[in-house]
Amino acid sequence: MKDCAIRVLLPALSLAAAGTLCCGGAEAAFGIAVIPQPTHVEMREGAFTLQANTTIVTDATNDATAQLLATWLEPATGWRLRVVRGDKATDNSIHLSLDPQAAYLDDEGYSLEVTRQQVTIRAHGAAGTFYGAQTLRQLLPAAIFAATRQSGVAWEVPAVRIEDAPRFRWRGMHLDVSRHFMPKAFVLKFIDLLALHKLNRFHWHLTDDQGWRIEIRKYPKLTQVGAWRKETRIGHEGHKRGFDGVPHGGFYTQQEIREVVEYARQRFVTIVPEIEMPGHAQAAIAAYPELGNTGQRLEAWTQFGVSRNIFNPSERTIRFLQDVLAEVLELFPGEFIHVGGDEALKDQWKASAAAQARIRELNLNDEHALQSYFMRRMDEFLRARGRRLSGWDGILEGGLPPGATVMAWRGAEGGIAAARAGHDVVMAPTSHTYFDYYQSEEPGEPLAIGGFLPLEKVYAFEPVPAELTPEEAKHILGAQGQIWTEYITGPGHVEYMAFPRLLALSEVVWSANERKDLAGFLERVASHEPRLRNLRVNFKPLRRESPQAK
Ligand code: TNX
Repeated sequence: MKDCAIRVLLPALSLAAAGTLCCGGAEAAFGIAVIPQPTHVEMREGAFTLQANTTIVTDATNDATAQLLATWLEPATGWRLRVVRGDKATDNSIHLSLDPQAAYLDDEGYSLEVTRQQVTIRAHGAAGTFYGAQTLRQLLPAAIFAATRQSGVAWEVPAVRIEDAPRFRWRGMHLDVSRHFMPKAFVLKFIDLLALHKLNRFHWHLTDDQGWRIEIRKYPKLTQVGAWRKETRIGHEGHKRGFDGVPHGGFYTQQEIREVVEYARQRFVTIVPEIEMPGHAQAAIAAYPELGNTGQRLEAWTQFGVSRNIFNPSERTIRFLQDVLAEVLELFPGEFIHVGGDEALKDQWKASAAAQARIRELNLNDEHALQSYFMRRMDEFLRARGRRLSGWDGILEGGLPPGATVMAWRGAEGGIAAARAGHDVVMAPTSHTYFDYYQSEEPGEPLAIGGFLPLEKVYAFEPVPAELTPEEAKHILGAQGQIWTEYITGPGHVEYMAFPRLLALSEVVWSANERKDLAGFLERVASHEPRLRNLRVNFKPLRRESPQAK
């Protein structure tokens, strides 16, 4: 273990420049293992002990976080701590407050000071206080994460001073609920887990060839028909066992979606809903055949891969999709709306007289330009309503709509091209962020789509491509992990693919680059495992004795 002297806290303004002040090993020695790793940690003598009569003192802005903190601490301690309004830290209290002087912490940073007498969390914005409270949970014994009362635990928090702020403002996780539907209760748990690790975007992949998962009032067949498929493929294409013969499906009502959005909002997670177009559209075309190119009756797809059935580019289809987006906008207040744009095979547009006529009528060069036109129409629609279009890097082909933010999944190139063209970018490359890939080469891993992405590789990810100038690099908003669920059949399996890789991602997007230290990270993960176990998360342990994929 590395030795690390305790240093004097630098003046606040130099926080960003301060970089690494204490090493992971020394913190672990003091019993501190916070993930993601805070920017600055200074250990002190002694500890604060949480008791039944500890109060949470808060101002009005942080009241919701104070209540959440009380809710988090209750099951394991058996104490419902009293939340009181006030602007002074008293003895035996946890004090949450906004500090107008703390602009250097940005909107999401915080300072956390633990003494024998009290815990003080200060931030410039409400998100910061929330993250301070999340850190506080991780400073308590791991038993705090248990769902039932734990007796005989001393609820001690080591005395410490932490100053912390995120590296990136887009810290995301994506989840595909189309290939396999995930129940609302799990989506809420997933959001809790994102927030615990200071991730702030949940990219909810709601539609694809295999199922449409969001109720749209104007077009009820999207879920009546499009949410269900009669069976699904077992194993990879060509697998001898063929299909399972079991119906699959499910969807979220608008009421359920509102609940999820509100739940996420309280945890400072913004949901980015995705409605795929013009490709990955077979389930929608199954519901409304007039949206397709061939007139053929389709069913929600029972296979995986890239379906040839894409939306036709007619005015009617564009209006249909704008109607869908109008309802999406009512449900999701976040700025970014994702419209897919990946893997839109153009065979059907090439073969369709109507699509070809449309290309001529619009005076376009080819099918790529037609897709670009299609996306431009969505971009205009969203911008007129104060939102921003986001799409996979396929939207680069044929020209990017002016307001688009690009999710670069095929590699850094799409991100580099988009950033150079002045567009914002979220990095989501298969090479480092596809958590549907295998995480180990050990026997017994559950069937995955393919690929290999071990924990260490996620940890080594650098979201800002070296090719970019500092000016261009400002367009890299951050990064996110992807969980595509072709072969991930339910919540326990999602958790297994996400953990521990999500922990590495959280450090990539939150922690200061200078503090990167794989050995220290792995130590923290080992300390984090009991927390995950108490949270009933089905993670892959660093050492192989316990849980396996469910
Ligand atoms: C590519 S990433 C896809 C998805 C698949 C995924 C499997 C992207 C934009 N499209 O449709 O589920 O690979 O890894």
